[in-house]
Amino acid sequence: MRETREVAHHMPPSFDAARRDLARRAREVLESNWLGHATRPAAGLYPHQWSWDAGFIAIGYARYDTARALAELRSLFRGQWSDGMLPHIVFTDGDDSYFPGPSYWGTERSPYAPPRPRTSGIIQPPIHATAALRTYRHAADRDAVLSVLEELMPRLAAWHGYLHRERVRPGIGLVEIWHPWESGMDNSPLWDEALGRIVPAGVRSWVRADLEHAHPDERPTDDDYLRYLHLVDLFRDLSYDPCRIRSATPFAVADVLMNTLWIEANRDLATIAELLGADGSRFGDWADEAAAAMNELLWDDTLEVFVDFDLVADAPICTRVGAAFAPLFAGVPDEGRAARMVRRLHAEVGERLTATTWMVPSFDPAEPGFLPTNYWRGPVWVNVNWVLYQGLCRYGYHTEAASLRASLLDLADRSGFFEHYDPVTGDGHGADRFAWTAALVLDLLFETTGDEARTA
Ligand code: 9WN
Repeated sequence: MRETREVAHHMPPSFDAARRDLARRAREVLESNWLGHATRPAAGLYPHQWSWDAGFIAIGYARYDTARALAELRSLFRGQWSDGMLPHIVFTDGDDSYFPGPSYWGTERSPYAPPRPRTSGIIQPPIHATAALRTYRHAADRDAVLSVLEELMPRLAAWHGYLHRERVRPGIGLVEIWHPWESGMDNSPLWDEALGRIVPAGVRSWVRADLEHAHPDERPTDDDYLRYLHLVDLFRDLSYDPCRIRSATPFAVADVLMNTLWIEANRDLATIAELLGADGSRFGDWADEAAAAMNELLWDDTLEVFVDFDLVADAPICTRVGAAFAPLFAGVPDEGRAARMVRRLHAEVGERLTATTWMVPSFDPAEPGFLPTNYWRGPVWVNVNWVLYQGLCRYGYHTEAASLRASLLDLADRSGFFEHYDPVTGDGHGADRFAWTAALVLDLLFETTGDEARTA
């Protein structure tokens, strides 16, 4: 297909020197993480391709390099299993520096896993159809993208088919996760109770590799890892058979962010099918089914946000996390609920953080366990805020959206492209030169909305 990299130099005329510089730095981060076939999230800590990272990264590439965005998605789908499962890590051959690596996962036990590339045996949120559609929409040559979408469509359909067949419990209507890593928000306080019930036993010998690259205070604890690995061992012993895992897993949660992205991805996949002249109505039905279930089961009328549901304990998880606002992204709440969520957002975010910082932290700063620099237990993550930004735009909250966008751009400009940020000081933590932060900052740079749209 036509090379579109030249678009990199064609910023909108409204871009001033500062924004051009920020865009240039963001592109450099992506370029430095490009492995030749896919983009790693960051050097050292994350040397392979991750599933939802690839989606967010493609969304950034889509703004200036269509071919690269499509290459990112195609590369990820090389790791797809024959039952449609899209694994959360696709390993780069010959790099054993990440733990748990291919030999720990032992996915050759599953009849569905491809022999090459090696992969993990669990999933991450399905942002891929959304990334594919955005790539099409931003492309200079949309017809050229259509031919790649033609190739991706059966793979995306198989992925969604796997999720609907294996992960949506009849009578519930929501996708469920079986491991905290599947949420992408690994050590979020959301999982504390569910993980606390697990008594880790017989975990194989293990040595963490992450602590060679990151400070222990910014990572999950050894105790967390023991539980993560206990679950991996269980799934491996069950040969990664979804049917057996479903009845044996001690961890099963209907997560708000996962289901939000699932709903939007289904709508986007239905649109892609339509563009290709195919029937995608089942994806629209799956979106409607999950949206209705979220409103029914996950809405908390006291907290005025959506909350997760623990399917093993049969109880809601009323932990206050930033991702609780995500359903605006997929148009889940009606106008009334959306207004209550935004009022709550003002109360929780607007008044607590510093005047220049209008973003959601991963965990409510008023909660006793809030840790401003520990991973998913407090820091600001750009992807969750990007999702919220899109949601605010969708419902017409342009002032809030503009504040959020300005805060995110300012954060990256001042502190660089980190994995996450201290919500109070704005300092970056975790991995530096983190790919999805750069990609989503690029996407936001190219957006004009709210205040800017009005004055443009
Ligand atoms: C485990 C790659 C991934 C992200 C996750 C983030 C972190 C992995 C880890 O890094 O998880 O999958 O080793 O900690 O929590 O969201 O996809 O960036």
